[in-house]
Amino acid sequence: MHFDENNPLDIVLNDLFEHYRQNVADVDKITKALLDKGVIASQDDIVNDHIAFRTLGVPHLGIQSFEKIFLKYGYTKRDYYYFEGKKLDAYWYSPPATHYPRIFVSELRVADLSETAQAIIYRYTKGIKSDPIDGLDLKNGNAVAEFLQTPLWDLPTSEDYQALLAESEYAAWVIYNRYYLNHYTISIHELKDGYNTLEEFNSFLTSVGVKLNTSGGVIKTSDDGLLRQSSTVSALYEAEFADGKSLEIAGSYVEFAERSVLPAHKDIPKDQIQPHHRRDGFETNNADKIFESTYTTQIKGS
Ligand code: OOG
Ligand code: NI
Repeated sequence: MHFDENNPLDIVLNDLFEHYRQNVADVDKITKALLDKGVIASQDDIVNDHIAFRTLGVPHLGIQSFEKIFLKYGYTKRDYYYFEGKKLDAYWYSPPATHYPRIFVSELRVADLSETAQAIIYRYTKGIKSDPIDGLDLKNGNAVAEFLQTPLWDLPTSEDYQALLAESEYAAWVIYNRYYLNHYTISIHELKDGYNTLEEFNSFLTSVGVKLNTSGGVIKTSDDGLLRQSSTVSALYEAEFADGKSLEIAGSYVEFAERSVLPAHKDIPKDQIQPHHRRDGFETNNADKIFESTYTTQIKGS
């Protein structure tokens, strides 16, 4: 990863990635397998297509709060997405320079949940009386990195966690995992021949024992056929709750994206293709299934 220690965005992205890499075993497992096969020479050879975060739609939090960090660092807010069944809103943000990842931020539509689930969420978040991002010095990358690892509300009880899980897997995930990096995404089309289509890459992943999300099929394809995505399924983690109980819960996962060259640029020679010649953005139907990489149905399924 590109890293300038004087640039707050670089500090924040690097810190998020390090915490994520230490927690999600599949990250290093995949990197190591790519190194062993000679596909890459170091982690730096992996192009990160995008990273993703989850938030709660309650006063002073949610997308309108979280996005302030990355807007300040030069990101641009792009398209809106709505997920009716999962009760989520989302936006994606394009980066200030092509060597930075896109960002996908979603938000739980808390007001659309049952009264019971809303009451649980508000019990944890009601103490937040102003936007926590407003109190941060965004020029201080280390302070922002630390903020992103610091709980904004109390650890939930196992009972509250399970009540949320029964109604919204996303709600349960956020109440426990907060602003942890939800996934990073390997740009498959940037890899060498033999690994740069999702079919080839997924068979490599399967051969090294990585379990893939099967919701809507292993490869999720946009309507225009130009954005194809796959993802791992989160491992289960032993998590401690406020009532002293432990439960095995979902954490983060890894995603893989193949962006094809847009029809307008189809005649550009292969060695001259730049990132802006490829399909940009996201796709609601792909994303809807990728969210399930942390859902019990995928984790407990065969
Ligand atoms: C995000 C799921 C959507 C994509 O690339 O469409 C997504 C999440 O699980 O929070 O990552
Ligand atoms: Ni994603």
